[in-house]
Amino acid sequence: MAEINALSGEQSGQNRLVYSSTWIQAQQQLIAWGQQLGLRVTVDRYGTVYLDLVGREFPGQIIATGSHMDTVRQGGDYDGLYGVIGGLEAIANLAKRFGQPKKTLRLIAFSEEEGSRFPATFTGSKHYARLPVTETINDDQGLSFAVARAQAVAQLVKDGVVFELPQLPETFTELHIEQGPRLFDQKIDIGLVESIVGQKRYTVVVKGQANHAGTTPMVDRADALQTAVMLIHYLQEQRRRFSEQLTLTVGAFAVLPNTANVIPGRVQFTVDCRSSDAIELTSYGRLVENLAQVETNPRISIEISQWTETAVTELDSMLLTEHQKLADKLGFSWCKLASGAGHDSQIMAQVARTTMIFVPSVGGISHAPAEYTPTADLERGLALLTASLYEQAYG
Ligand code: HGY
Ligand code: MN
Ligand code: MN
Ligand code: MN
Repeated sequence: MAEINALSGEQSGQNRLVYSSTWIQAQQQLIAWGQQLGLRVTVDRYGTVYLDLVGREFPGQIIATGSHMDTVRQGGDYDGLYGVIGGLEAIANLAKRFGQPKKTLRLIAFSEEEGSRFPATFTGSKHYARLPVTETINDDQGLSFAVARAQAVAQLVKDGVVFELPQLPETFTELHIEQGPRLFDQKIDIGLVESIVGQKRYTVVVKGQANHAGTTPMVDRADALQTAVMLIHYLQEQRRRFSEQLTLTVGAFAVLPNTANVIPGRVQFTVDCRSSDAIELTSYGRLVENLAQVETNPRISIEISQWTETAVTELDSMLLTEHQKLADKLGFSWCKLASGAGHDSQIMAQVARTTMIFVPSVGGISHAPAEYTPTADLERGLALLTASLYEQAYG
C-alpha cells in the first residue's frame, strides 16, 4: 500500500482522482504486480483492472474480492486501496501456499467509486455489473469524462494485457475500513456488514444578480449567497423532523464573483443525504428537490439537479454467517453492522452474492489525511478475507 500511496507524493492526503496521473501510475503498478505473480490481467473500457488466479477445475466459476482505486480529494491512505492491496495479498499468499485453486480467484481494482472528479459515482462497479454509466459529464476544469477515460485507459492496455469486460463472479467480498467510530470505540476487531445506506446527492445552483456592493439599494438586491445560506439553514431545520440515522452533508461551496465589493450573483453547493430507511430517504430527497418552492427573494432563481442515487442495500446473510464462523475460529471479536458509507459492494450486490469485512478506523476518521488503521487491525481483516477466499475457491 505504501508504494502506491507514495506515488501521489501528497503530504496533504491522497488525490488519486480517477484518470489522473497518480491514478494511472497506481493501476499500472497493480498490473505490474499482477504480471509478476503470473495472474491473468484484464482491463475494461473504464480502466477497472482485473487480476485472475485461474481455477484448475472450474475456471469459469469466479470468486472475487477488491475495492476502488480512486480517492476523494485530500483523502486517506486506506479507503478503497486497503481492499485492493489486501485482496491481492490474500490471493498471492494462497497461490504461494496452496497453488492453483479449483475456482478462479479474482482481484478487482474498480476505476472509480467516489464521484470526486466527475459528478458520477460507482462508475467502475456499475460498468462491470453491466449497469448504465453516464459519460456526458465534465470535471471542474471542463475536461470531458469520455476524453479523460480514453486517454487514461490507453496507458493501461499494453503487451500481455487483455482489454475486455470479464464475466461476472459468483461472490464478491470487499475488505474495507469502517470509516466510522463503532469498531474503534468498542474495541472490536472485525465488522460484518449487513446492509449499506442508500444515498442521494444533489447540486443546487442559486442565481441572483451580481452588482455593486456600495451603490445597490438593499431593497433592489438579488444576493445569491444570502439565499443559499437561508436554503441550507432550511434543509438543516427540516432534517430535525427525521430519524437520527438520516445524515445530511451540505458540501462544496462555489460563489461567483467572490470579491467583497460585489454582491454574489451565483452560488453552487452540493447536498448529500443518506439513510438505511428507504422511505425516509425518499421523503427527505423530495424536500431537496422542491427547494425552489421555498419562499425566497423573487429576483432569485434556484436550479436543483440530482446526480446520484443508490438504493439501501442488504448484503448476503449466508456469506456473513460463514465469516462469523471463520472470525470465531481465528479468535477475532466481531459485530454485525450497517455501513453509513457507500461502497462498490452495493452495486456488486445486484449481480453477485456480496459481503463486506470492516476493520477499525482510528477515531472513526475517514475521507481525510488523518484516516488511519494500525497494521495489526489490517492484518486481522486480511486473515479473515484469506480464510474466506480459501474456503470458497479451494474447498
Ligand atoms: O461517500 C461514500 O460513502 C463512499 O466513501 N464513496
Ligand atoms: Mn471506499
Ligand atoms: Mn470513500
Ligand atoms: Mn466505497
